[in-house]
Amino acid sequence: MNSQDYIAREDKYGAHNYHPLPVVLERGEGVYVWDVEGKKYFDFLSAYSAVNQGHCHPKIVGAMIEQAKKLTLTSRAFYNSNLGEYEEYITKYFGYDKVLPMNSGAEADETALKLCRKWAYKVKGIEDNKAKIIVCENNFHGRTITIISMSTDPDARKDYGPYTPGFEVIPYNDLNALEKALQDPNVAGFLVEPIQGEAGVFVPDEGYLKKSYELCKAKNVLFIADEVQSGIARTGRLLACDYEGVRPDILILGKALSGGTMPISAVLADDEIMLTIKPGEHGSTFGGNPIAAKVAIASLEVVKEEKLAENAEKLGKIFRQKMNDIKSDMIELVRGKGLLNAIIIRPKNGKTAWDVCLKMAENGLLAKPTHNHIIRFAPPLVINENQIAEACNIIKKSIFSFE
Ligand code: IF1
Repeated sequence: MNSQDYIAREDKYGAHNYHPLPVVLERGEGVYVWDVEGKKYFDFLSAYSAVNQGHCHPKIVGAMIEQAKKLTLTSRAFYNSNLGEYEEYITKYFGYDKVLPMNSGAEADETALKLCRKWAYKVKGIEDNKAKIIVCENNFHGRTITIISMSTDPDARKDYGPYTPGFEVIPYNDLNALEKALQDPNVAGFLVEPIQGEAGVFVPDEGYLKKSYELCKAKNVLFIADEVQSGIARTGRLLACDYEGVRPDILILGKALSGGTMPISAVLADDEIMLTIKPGEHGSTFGGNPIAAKVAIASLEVVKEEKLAENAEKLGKIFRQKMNDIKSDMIELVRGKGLLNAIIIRPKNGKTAWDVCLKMAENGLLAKPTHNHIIRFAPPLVINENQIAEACNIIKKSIFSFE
């Protein structure tokens, strides 16, 4: 079977809810992936930042295999001997009283929303069913009905109504709008991405997070950070919020919590918030399973042992510098933080970001366009300086091919 055969089979038997680049991958190691024809590529998507530790990291895969041979799942009907170890590890790692383990990022976001509402009724004293949560335009928090109810992206939303009420959407990076929305005493929380990923790696103004946090505190409103994509060293700090010294009241993590080996997500908060949910009021069959516990510990250890945040900060600067040095009118803007970056492409002779991505794939580098004119660049954080230089040459050569 060649790539075309694999693609045709997916097309025939799989739902058409994605439009992938025509590349069929079968193997990965570190910053590289190989397709079924044996062609090698730099992976500059990292499964949307899930593979921060690099593909098939031996320590993470090792932890997974070892545990898989011993015990895989107990459900939370019983205790298991790994969960407590993980809970202690991750809460100390991020500095919170408690963790609530889930699987996908969307589930963790849902968990945070439920926690926020519980806290609103049990602690803040908002009247039943009146709690409101503020979210931002162009947010991306996942695909559930409630999450797409807060979305402003027509593709994510349309024909999925009726929508969950209880949200107010304000512009991102707009402190005045936040201050105004916070006037309503029924506001319980403000859910925000420290950098908007799906919006095309939109970095807010310096001070936005800090000031938002302070505005929330003044109104006894929970500051909830979705660090599913921006967290775990991606932006050059352990958390993107760390740049402004902000400690979210509720912290949402996913993706790289497993180094891209399995769905592991988590919600962290202190007791006043976390203990509002009582036994039977929320949960998940797979959340906190023995494999996930071991895999998440290994994944977080790798981040510290291999200094991935420091590497992301250093190589991110070099990457943006090299991109800005490319003299082409197809490059409208380069933006990002750490190794979460994007280039805004100005179409040329009818050639768009999609064509640039096809050309880069041909030249041995994988990245994905978003919103037609933006390309996201997010390699595994284990990438080194030589590899960054080589990858930048591929990007440059690909863009120049349209001159
Ligand atoms: C898809 C984007 C990235 C996320 C944040 C929660 C979730 C995500 C900040 C949900 C997921 C994804 C999912 C993926 C595309 C992708 C994405 F382009 F849509 F924005 F990464 F850049 N919070 N992001 O970014 O996590 O439930 O998927 O585990 O195809 O939906 P999930």
